[in-house]
Amino acid sequence: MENIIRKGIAFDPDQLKKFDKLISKKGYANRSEAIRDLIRVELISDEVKSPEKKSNGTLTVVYNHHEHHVQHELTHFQHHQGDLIKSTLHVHMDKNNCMEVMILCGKVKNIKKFADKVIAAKGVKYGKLVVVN
Ligand code: NI
Repeated sequence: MENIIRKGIAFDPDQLKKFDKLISKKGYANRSEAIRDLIRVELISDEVKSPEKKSNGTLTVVYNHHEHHVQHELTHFQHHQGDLIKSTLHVHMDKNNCMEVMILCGKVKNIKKFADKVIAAKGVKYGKLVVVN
């Protein structure tokens, strides 16, 4: 990597031990690479705070498909936000659970509004929005 600046960072020893364990589990080659990734994530999440900015994101939701109203509601939301959703992937996780990953493209404020509505829908067990640039 060109143009590298070396800086010393002070760590709490216990914290560093846990961090090293975590990054080794995640497969990072070294500590610097893991820290650079953390910084990158923070910078991106700060940048997307601009609500009018056009951006992309993924919305992952998990729900029990036996609760038919959830699927119905999600489909309803998706039909009303057709311009925001570029693609949807549906995976039947097990006998009960379905996972849907939606690729979203639009203004940050619209992506967040849509994600909040979907995640808050009754019967959605898990929901996570990731906005990228
Ligand atoms: Ni399914």
